[in-house]
Amino acid sequence: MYQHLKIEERGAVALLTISAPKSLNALNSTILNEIGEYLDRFDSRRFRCLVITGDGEKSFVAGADISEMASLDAAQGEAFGKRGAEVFRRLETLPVPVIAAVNGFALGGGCELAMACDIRLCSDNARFGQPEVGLGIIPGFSGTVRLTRLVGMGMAKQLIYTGRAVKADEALRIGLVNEVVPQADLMGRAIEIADSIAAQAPLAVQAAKRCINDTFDLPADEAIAYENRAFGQCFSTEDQKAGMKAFLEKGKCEFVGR
Ligand code: CO8
Repeated sequence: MYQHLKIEERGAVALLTISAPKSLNALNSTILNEIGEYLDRFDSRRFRCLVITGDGEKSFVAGADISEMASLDAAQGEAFGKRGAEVFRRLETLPVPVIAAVNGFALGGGCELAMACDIRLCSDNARFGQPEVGLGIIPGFSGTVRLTRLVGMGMAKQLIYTGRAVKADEALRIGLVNEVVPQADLMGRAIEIADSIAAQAPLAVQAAKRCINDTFDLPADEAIAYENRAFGQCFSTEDQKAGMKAFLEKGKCEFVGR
């Protein structure tokens, strides 16, 4: 169905592999559109977590497709950037958590894709960076926004102004990834985390994601009020009743997502 996406379903976990091996999975318009279509159709009732990775052992995504961008004028460049930013925002606001399993290069648009995910894991051969200024452009899929939020303004400025790529251990140290694992274990670990998310009450996980995303920029009082409302709404779910009952009875709860 898709030219450059491979889709797998493992119980309540969906696995999306971006596959354009000849260009190290660089994102062209076709791939961006396919990711957008996939997210539009994503069934957040059926799947409780999405894992994204890149095909092969060398690259997650080596950036936006430079051969497609080379001849763009200003309006076309803006439109291409807007398209990527929209797709990544859709990913960031997907109701269920998204895990990036970064299996190699995550450069430019690849780093930006990983940063739009909720959780980043990487293999020990991973390289992250925003090399755009070396091509005469800036990060255009929201990298200036998300890198700054993830690693702080000082480090984001240094990485973006120099275009320097960081290895897995440095990415871990600066907070760009949550965990580094040997490449052979990467997908296993990503699925393990995804399964542990999928075992929780799904509406509660989704509410937590909305709270964290939506309150990030709010003043503390508004953010706390937002969380308070979301917390209250949890008590109207079957899963809250069943989860607390199971705890009190020392049993285990299979959450149904209602
Ligand atoms: N776009 C297109 N093709 C690519 C890209 C890319 N981003 N990255 C790699 N490729 C291609 C290479 O051209 C090569 O093709 P071919 O075999 O036909 O020559 C093939 O993939 C394999 O690559 P290499 O031979 O270069 O492999 P190496 O192992 O020697 O090097 C690197 C791997 C270091 C990843 C190297 O390929 C590289 O530096 N790639 C470019 C990385 C980069 O600069 N990425 C950022 C791109 S800009 C961007 O993402 C901006 C996002 C916002 C856009 C906003 C739009 C306006």
